[in-house]
Amino acid sequence: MKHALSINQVARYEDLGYLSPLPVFSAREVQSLRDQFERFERHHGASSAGLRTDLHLLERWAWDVVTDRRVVDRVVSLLGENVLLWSMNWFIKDAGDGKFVSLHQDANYWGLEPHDVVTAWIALSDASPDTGPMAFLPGSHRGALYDHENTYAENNLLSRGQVSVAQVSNEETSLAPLAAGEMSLHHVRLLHGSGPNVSQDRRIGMVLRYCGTQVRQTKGSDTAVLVNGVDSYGHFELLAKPKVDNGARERKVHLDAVERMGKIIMAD
Ligand SMILES: O=C(O)CCC(=O)C(=O)O
Repeated sequence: MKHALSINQVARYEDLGYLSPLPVFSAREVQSLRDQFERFERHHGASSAGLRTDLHLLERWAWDVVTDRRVVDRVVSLLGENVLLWSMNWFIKDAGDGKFVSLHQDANYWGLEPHDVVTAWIALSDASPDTGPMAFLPGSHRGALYDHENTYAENNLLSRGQVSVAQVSNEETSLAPLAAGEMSLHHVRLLHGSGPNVSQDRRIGMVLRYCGTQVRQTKGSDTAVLVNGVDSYGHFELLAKPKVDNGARERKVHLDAVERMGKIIMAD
């Protein structure tokens, strides 16, 4: 694999539960990705926030990101040969909008078992310290799964404003700033969150969730995309690349996938 992680990087991930920063896209490439995303936002207006989940099922440029070897080879280094893309989310903080993400563990509410799940967080704009980049609690993926409380706080970007009951001070967490075009990788059990964006630009995170093909969805029927190797388990309905951008068939497939995921995420 041309873009595989080194043995040291894999050992570091296993120890800390994350790796950051990893260069992926050139300045020109990331500007083009940002332009395409912001064109999508302008085209759909207010409804773009609902449509951007799993955008790879609607727009081919987004599919090309989730299958890019520079992303996938690194994920394969952590998960093994047979890998699915489970979903794509966007975590966007506009300049000064006060949005934040409370400290949480993803493993608590995605229904994916076992926890062979990695998130690739790709910065489409600079995620410098003043933009509220992610902060991780190193090594927490090796510890307990904590209970979470739903706060539904207005400025919390999480669907339920969920916050872990773990007592963690800011000093214990490590900030993971990224330049546009870089990514971080983090484990599904790792405690993480982020503060508000006090910079002059948007902080745009394109967030890809990958899992091994052995992983099951325990909360309902679900979809995924095979990005490497073979799927001999068949736990997910596998979806194909959009033939055209935003076509009628693509919109139907996308809506169905997003509705299924919504039920899973919001189920207790
Ligand atoms: O973008 C953020 O600040 C948080 C992202 C996050 O919680 C995640 O990727 O799981």
